[in-house]
Amino acid sequence: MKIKQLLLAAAAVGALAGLAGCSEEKPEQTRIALVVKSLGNGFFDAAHQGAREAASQIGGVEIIYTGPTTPSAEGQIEIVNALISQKVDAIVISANDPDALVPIAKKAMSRGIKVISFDSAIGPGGRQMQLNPSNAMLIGEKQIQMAAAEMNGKGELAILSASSQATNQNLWIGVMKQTLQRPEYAGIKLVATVYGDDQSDKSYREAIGLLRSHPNLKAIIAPTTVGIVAASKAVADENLVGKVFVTGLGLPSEMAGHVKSGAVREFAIWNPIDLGYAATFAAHEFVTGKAGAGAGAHVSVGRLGSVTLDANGEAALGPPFTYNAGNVEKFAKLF
Ligand code: RAM
Repeated sequence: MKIKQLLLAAAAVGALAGLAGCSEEKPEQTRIALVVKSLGNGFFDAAHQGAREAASQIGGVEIIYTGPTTPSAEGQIEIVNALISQKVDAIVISANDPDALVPIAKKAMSRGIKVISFDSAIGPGGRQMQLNPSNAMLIGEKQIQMAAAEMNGKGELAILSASSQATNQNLWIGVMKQTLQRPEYAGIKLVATVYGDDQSDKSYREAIGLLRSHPNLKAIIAPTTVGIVAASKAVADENLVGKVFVTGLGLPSEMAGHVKSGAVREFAIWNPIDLGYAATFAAHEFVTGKAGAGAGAHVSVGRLGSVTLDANGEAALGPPFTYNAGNVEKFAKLF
């Protein structure tokens, strides 16, 4: 009798457990798409690493990492269209054009998909918020300061940018041109601005073109992690190390060798892992309704604290960091 009772009790517990197993359906995953300017760019691979970190910290979040093979707005429009059909919960995008992506982003938002731009902004009508890596003035001025130091304040300077429509690079180039108007930079002449489209081969060809058509060139600023590597390689290949200096924004992991060779003395960047992490975390805050769009709204960015949206629905993380022979090796292990 006793045994029978025990068996019955065990069966009941088993049945309950079974029932619980049935009713407790696996919660649906929140799907956040990280749409980058183009695939194969180490900067965005690092941002992806940060996005995955945010996803695993939050739990129940799936990251879809995608982007066109070359940085075009058309390629991103196609991708966003497909993501709308897939009914993802949020799109976190670094835009190849501030305006061209607004209509498709609006369509996504009208279907309830949250759209956050990060790194390179979509115009205000096409996103819930824009997360800047840092303040644009700081980023622009820093690059002029680094170039001016290498040029001893005088001579010819050129810019090798990413794609011609990139929101972020165009913003920074605007600040650089303004900064060059200051009396302390009167001796510096900006002789050309060219575009390598964040493609290594095109950036390299453009850099070679600059070096050959401007024999008195003293510095190249590449405000792109792809461009700065290509420009450094071009300077080395043309035997111009020590005569032409390269600076701008680069990844320590990709730049350590060029700092060693002397083609680059100093460059800057923010932490791309943190940027991807923060943008993904913010997107999730919008999905869950914890964050609201609009000036003054506070948006949590997880382990990085919180950011406050300005009148344009934008927020920024910390200042860029400078790298040189003294610290590049250490950071090369991180990103
Ligand atoms: C490239 C991309 C990216 C930019 C960095 C500095 O990887 O153009 O948008 O933020 O450089």
